[in-house]
Amino acid sequence: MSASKLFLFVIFLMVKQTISQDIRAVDISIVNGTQFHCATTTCLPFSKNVVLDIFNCQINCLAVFQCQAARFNQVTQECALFGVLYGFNGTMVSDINSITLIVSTGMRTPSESESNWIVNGDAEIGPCNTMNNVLHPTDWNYSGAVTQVTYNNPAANQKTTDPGPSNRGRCHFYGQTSAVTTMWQVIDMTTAINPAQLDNQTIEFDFSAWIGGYMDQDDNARVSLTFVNQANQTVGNTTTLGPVLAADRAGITSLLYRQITGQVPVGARSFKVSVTMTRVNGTTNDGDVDNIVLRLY
Ligand SMILES: [Ca+2]
Ligand SMILES: [Ca+2]
Repeated sequence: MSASKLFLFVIFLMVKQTISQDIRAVDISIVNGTQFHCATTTCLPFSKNVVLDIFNCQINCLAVFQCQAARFNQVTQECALFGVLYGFNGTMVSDINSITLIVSTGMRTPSESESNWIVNGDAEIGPCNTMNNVLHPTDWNYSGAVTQVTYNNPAANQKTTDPGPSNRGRCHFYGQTSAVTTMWQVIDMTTAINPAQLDNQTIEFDFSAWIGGYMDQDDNARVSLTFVNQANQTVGNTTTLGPVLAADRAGITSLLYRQITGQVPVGARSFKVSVTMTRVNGTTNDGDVDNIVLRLY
C-alpha cells in the first residue's frame, strides 16, 4: 500500500492534559497499521516504554516537547517516542501491529521555547514505587538505588500535605538505600536549536528543581547542569542546585524551590543533567527531588 493511500486513514485529534495549573495540549494525527520507513539507525526512538494503551502513549508524547512522533505496538504495548527523524525517508511501511502518531507542526501548547527539555523531570512517566523497594526512574540513566516513588508512600518521606510544589503530581525521585546514588541524562540541543544560535550566545537557560529531605536529617540532593560540545568535552561552568539541608528546611520534611538562570556557553551542543542523592543519617537515603525543569529561550 502506498504512503498516500495509508494517509487516507489518518485521524486527527487533540490531546490535552491538565496537571494542576499546567495545561498542555498537542494536535496529533494517527495512522493505523503503519510505521516509519527509516533509511538509517538514526531513526531510533529516544524513549521506549510499555504502556497500558494508545492513550497513555499519546500522553507520554505530550509530556516531552521533543516528541515529534510516536509508535504504539498493539501486541507488545511498546510506546516508542521519536524526536527529529533524521533517518526518516518520508515514507511509511505497513505493519499491522503498529499505530503511528505524528505531532502537527506548531500545534503544541506550551510552545517549544516554553517547554521543559528534561525527559521525565517530574517523575510522572512510567511506574512509581508504592512499596519499600527499588524502582529506577523512567528515561534516566542511574547508579545505585535511586527510585521513582509515590507521594504519601509510608516507606518514603514526602506527603502531598508537606511543603512542596503545587503541581507535584503523583510521584517524585527518592534516594532509597544507597549511601550515594545518581541519575543522569544527556540531551542533544541541536534537535531543536540551530548551532549558530548557540555559538552567538543568544540562548539563555532557566534551570530549576524542587529539592528537599526528611525532618532533621541532612540527607540531601543536588541537581547539576553541564554543557558539552561536539567532541563530548565540557564547556563553561557546571550549574548546581542544592543541596537543601535540614537547617534550610527548618527541620521539616519538605521540598524547596531552587532556580539559576544563565547563558548557554559558546560551543555547547548537548547538556547533561545529573542528580546526586547523599545519605548522612540512618539507613535510608532521604534525598528527594521533583519537577526538574530546564527551559532554553
Ligand atoms: Ca512529580
Ligand atoms: Ca536517612
